[in-house]
Amino acid sequence: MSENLFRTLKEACSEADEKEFLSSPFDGSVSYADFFNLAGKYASALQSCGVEEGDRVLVKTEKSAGALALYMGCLQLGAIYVPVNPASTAHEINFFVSDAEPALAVFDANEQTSVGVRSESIGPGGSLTSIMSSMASKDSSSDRGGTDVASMLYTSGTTGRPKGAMLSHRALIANGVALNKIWGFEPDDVLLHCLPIFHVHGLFVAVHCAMLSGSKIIFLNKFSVTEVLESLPKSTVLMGVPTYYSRLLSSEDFDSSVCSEMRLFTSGSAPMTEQTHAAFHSRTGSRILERYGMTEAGIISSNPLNGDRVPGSVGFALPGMEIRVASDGRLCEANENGVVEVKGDHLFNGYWRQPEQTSDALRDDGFLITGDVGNLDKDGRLRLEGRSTDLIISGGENIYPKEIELCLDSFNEITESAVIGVPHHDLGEAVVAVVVTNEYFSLPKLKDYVELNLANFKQPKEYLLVSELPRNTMGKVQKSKLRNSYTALFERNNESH
Ligand code: MLC
Ligand code: AMP
Repeated sequence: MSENLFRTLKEACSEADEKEFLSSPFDGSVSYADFFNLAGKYASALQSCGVEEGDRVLVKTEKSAGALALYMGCLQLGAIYVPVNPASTAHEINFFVSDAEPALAVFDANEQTSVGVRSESIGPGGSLTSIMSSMASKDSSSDRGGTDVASMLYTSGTTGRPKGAMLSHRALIANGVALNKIWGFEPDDVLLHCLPIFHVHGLFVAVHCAMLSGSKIIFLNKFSVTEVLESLPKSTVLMGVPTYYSRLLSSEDFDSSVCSEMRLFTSGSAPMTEQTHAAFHSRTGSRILERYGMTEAGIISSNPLNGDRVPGSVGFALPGMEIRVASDGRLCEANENGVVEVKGDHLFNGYWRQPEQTSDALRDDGFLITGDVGNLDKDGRLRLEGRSTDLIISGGENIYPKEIELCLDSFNEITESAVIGVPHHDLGEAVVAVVVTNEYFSLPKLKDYVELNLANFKQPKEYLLVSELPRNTMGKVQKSKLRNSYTALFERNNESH
C-alpha cells in the first residue's frame, strides 16, 4: 500500500468516482470525482500562492465541503495541514502563526485578519476560492509519505502553551485502515458527520474511515439535535462525543424508529457515563461502541464491533498498538490502576520544535505517557478511571487550567486564580474559575477581557469570588478541595445553569 495519505485515500475510493461523497444541507451534493477535482484545484491554487512541499498551511475556517477539499488539496501538494478551532481569538491565532510559521494562513471570506503572513480566504467571495476557480485541477501528487508530516494539530498542555502534534502519513494511514476494518466499513455505509473538522476525531477518524471504503458522508456543519434526528433515518454510522448522545436522549423524538438503518454508534474523546450507555440501550436497543483516543496517538483502543461492548470500558488495543499501565516505574498487575502508556503504528512524530516536551512525553522504549489513569484486565480490556493531570474535558474539547489561569492572572484586578473542572450534565465537565480579587474588580470587565483572549469554549462558565485559595503546607493550591467544594454547582436541579 502507498505510504502517501493522499494516494491511499484516492486509490481506496477510485471505484466510487461518480458516487455521492458528501451530502450537506449547506453545500449540496458532492461526488467523489467532484471532490478530488476540487482538491486538485486547491492544490494548484496553494502552489500559485507560493506554498511548497513541507510548508505549513494554517487553516481557521468553519466546517464546509470546501474546507475539507482544501485539506485534501494540502495533502496532494505535500503541504502540512494545520487546522485550528474557528473559535480561536486573534490572540490565539497570533500564537499559532508565530509557532507554526505557515507559508499561508486561510480564513473564512467574512473574516478580516492580518497575521503577518500571506493570508487568503475561502467560501463565497473568498480570495483563494477565486484563484482556485480559474485553475486547472492538479493531476500529480507529492511524493511525501511514510514518516513525513501530513498534518499538525495543536493540543493544549500543562504549561498553558499549545504544542503542535506532528502526525505522519504513515500514522494516519495505519489508524484509518485499522479503524475502517475493525468497525466494518462498507461502500454502502452512510456516515452521519457532525463533528468539527479541526480535531483527530472529526477529520481523520471519521473522514478517513468513510473514504477508505468509498462510503457516503452526510456532512452537517455542526451538531444539532434537530438536524441529527432528520438525518439519522438515512444513516448507518454516527461518531460522536458523549454530549451528542446525552443531548439526543433528552429529545422525546429520539427512539429506535429513527435508528432503523443505523448499524453503529461510536463515542469517544471524553468519558461516557454508564447511565448514558444504559439509557441509550434501553431507548434504541443499540449499544454505543466506546473507543479511546488522543491527538498524539489517534485511536488507541476500541470496544469490539462483534462481541461485548462493556460500559465503562474503552475496549482492546487496536491492531498495531500496544497498551500498558505503569505506576512508580513498574508495570501494574491486572486491574491495578496506573498511568496508561501506548506505543505503535499510530503514534505522532513528536511536538513541533519542542524536543524537550517530546522526550518528556515518551519513555526510552518509545511508549507515550498519555496522562490518563486506568487499568487493564487479564484479557487486555482497558478501563479509564481518571487523569493524572488536571486537564478538563468539556464537550469533548480539552482545556488545560494553566492557560486560563495565565489569562486571569494577567488581569490587573485579580490577585490569584485557580481553574477547575466541575461535573456538568451537558458538557461532562465545565470550566470554573475561583478567583481572589482586589477592591476595584468588575466581573463584566473581566468577562470582556477573557472574551478577547480565550476561545469561547475555554471561557469559565462560572466565576467564584473567594477571599483566599485553599493551600497545603507547601503553599500549593489544593484543587481537589476546590473540586469537592463545588462538585454540585451544575447539578440539573440548579436551574440557573
Ligand atoms: C461550545 N461551547 C462550549 C463548548 N462548545 N463550552 C464548553 N465546552 C465546549 N466544548 C459554548 C460556546 O462558548 C457558547 O457559549 C455555547 O457553548 C454555544 O456554542 P455552540 O458553538 O452553539 O455550542 P454547541 O454547538 O452546542 O457545541 C457543543 C458541542 C461541540 C459539544 C456540540 O463543542 C462539539 O461538537 N464538540 C466535539 C469536540 C470534538 O470533536 N472533540 C474531539 C477531540 S479529538 P456562550 O456563552 O457564547 O453561549 C480527541 C481524541 C479522541 O479527543 O479520542 O477523539
Ligand atoms: P485530545 O488531546 O483532544 O486528543 O484528547 C485526548 C484525551 O481525551 C485522552 O487523553 C483522554 O483523556 C480523553 N479521551 C478520549 N477518549 C476517551 C474515552 N473514551 N473515555 C475517556 N476519556 C477519553
